[in-house]
Amino acid sequence: MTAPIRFIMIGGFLGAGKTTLIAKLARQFQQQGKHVCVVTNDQAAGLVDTELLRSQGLDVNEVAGSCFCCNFHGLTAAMDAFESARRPDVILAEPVGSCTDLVATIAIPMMEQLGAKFVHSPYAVVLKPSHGLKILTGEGKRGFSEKAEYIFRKQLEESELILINRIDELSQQQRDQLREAIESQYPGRPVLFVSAKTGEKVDAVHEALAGTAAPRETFMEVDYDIYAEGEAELGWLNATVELNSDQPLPVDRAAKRIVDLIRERLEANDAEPAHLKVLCTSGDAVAVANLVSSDTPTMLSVASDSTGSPLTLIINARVCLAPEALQQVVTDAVATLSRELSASSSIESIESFRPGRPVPTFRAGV
Ligand SMILES: Nc1nc2c(ncn2[C@@H]2O[C@H](COP(=O)(O)OP(=O)(O)OP(=O)(O)O)[C@@H](O)[C@H]2O)c(=O)[nH]1
Ligand SMILES: [Mg+2]
Repeated sequence: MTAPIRFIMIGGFLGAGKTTLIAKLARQFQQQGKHVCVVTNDQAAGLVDTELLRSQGLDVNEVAGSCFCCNFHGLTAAMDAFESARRPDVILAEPVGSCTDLVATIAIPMMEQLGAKFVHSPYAVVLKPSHGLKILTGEGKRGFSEKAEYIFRKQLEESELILINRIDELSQQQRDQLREAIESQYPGRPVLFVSAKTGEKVDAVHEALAGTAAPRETFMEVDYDIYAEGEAELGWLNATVELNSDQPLPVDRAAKRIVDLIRERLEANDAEPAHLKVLCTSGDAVAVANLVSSDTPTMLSVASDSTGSPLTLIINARVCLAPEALQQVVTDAVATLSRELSASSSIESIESFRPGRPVPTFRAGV
């Protein structure tokens, strides 16, 4: 009999570190000789995550246009498609960071309908300290409305394992605060501290994911009105832009500068970013810059040390701002960047919208 495919879904809020962790976990599975595939997901096409993971040599299929929970068959089709080339041993799936209720809408329906084909790892949720500390302790200017915070909390509530990420940046006091907040608000929940970026403690995560998801008899209650309104407060934008010049253009600097130009404009609008990410490519050169909250620095998470022309910029922004205003911010930032680099720019595609109300294909327990 063929061994089941291990299905690992890594949840967590926008910008929590899911893709970074998935890349590290994939490498660990590959070192064990496993064939690993990844499914990415977004409300629209043109995903930074897909291109980033592919540039790292991973086999990636993307479900674009709606989230996994609202497109269960899109997820299963994306997983089936891997098998025409080579059956995966492990599938890592990254749901949209504003989604919750994934156990009831994905994991359980998969178990019920696809049975022994898959073995499910415990459902792990990555916690983003920049917003997490404020949301869980109720301190400071939190940046999101209560409805968006509801999603953040629900994601933690349904997890079987909470992964507190970015320990490379956390002080002992912040670690203690987070641990205490989780112990009191999600009592008994296993917690691991990890750095998806440096790889510290990723082996412990890998080990924890080697287990099997616990059976669920009861399901988390979710108020879909609050969930839908919380999601709809986030403006979503995916754009692809090309910059051309007769001089070679700096790949890393362009990625970081466009994030900073958008950032300045978001600050002027008092709009909290959930995650702003830009992937800049020229030929084989890839750079990625990210901003995960208004009070953390812009990071160049992938550097290429290259120049080239044309540059292609894939911009994915999830921000607490109306989509029309977000589109204005991004087009204005692109115009400024092309002026600064003495390049011409063309916007190849741009979509901005508020995510629609989640309507799951299946939902266990109802
Ligand atoms: N310092 C630090 N940065 C990290 C860590 N993990 C992720 N990051 C950075 O956080 C940013 C967001 O990481 P991603 O992995 O893209 O987050 P995500 O959860 O996949 O984001 P979405 O797909 O947009 O929801 C990137 O700049 C990463 O380099 C970490 O452990 N430490
Ligand atoms: Mg991601």
